[in-house]
Amino acid sequence: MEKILDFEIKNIKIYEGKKSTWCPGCGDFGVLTALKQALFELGISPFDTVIVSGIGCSSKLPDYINANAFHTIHGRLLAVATGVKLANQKLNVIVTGGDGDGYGIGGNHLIHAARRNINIKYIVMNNEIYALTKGQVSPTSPYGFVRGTTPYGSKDRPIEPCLLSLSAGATFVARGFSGDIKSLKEYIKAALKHKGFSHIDVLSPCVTYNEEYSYDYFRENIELLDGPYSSREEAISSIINTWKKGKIPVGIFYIEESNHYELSLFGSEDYSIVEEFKKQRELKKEEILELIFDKK
Ligand SMILES: Cc1ncc(C[n+]2csc(CCOP(=O)(O)OP(=O)(O)O)c2C)c(N)n1
Ligand code: SF4
Repeated sequence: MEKILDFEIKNIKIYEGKKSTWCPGCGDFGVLTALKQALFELGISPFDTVIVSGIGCSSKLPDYINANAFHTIHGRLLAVATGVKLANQKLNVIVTGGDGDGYGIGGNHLIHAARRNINIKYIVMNNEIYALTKGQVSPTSPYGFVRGTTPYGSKDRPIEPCLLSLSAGATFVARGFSGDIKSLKEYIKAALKHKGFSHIDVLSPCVTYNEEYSYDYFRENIELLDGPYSSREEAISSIINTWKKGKIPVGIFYIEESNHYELSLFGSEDYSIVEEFKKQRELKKEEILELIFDKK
């Protein structure tokens, strides 16, 4: 068993999942490739990895990669991932979803996962719309965006997800672009190595329902920031200044080394509720055997 595992880990194909049903050209392919490469380059076993997702095109990602998976309900992916991580700290917990899922229905969960600093990695494929339900506006769609449900233009002002997680207390915050897999892979690797809540917002074009936010649009408008900044305030003001110039900030904005939630809770990085249950079950088994033995 050991030998097969060692051999397989040397081949990126070990992460190969089911055939995707995404539209050809979907930005989410770039995220999937970057994630597989990051896991492979860090030698992280798919057997120790759990990928949790919500609902949406982007949330289908765990089907397309070989690892343990939990495809949960819309917007509740961070809550489920928190439970998985607290049950077994040894697992490498990655969370993947969309902007509607994570910033709309699940927006409140982002704030609390960030301030808790739970050691999970959250990758949001941000296409600035709800794609699975055919292109309604999402919390990141721009003001005035015209769609079937907003024929006179959206009257909602968009949120800036990285500013949100930064101000909530996230200890790793970055934004990538799915058209630049090389950089995105590096951001994911840095997040996987970071011990704490890591949020990566990824500009991931939907080629079917959002022609305005195309690969070319992002290539022309993104600006790589000189991060990670040494303070949360500096990261926040650099992001704001970049938006003010009419550019979309990308890069690793902020990394802060501080105790993650599980360490504060259990006092150790090794404590596992699952292992504890197993031990207690063994003890119970012993007691039952003793009881049976005494009765004999
Ligand atoms: C509680 C609930 N409300 C609404 C829906 C319908 N629904 C399914 S996916 C989705 C939005 C998906 O958008 P996003 O998270 O941005 O992912 P994308 O499809 O764009 O990748 C919605 C509203 C649902 N499944 N469950
Ligand atoms: S509808 Fe958009 S987000 Fe969904 S698979 Fe197609 S291109 Fe990707």
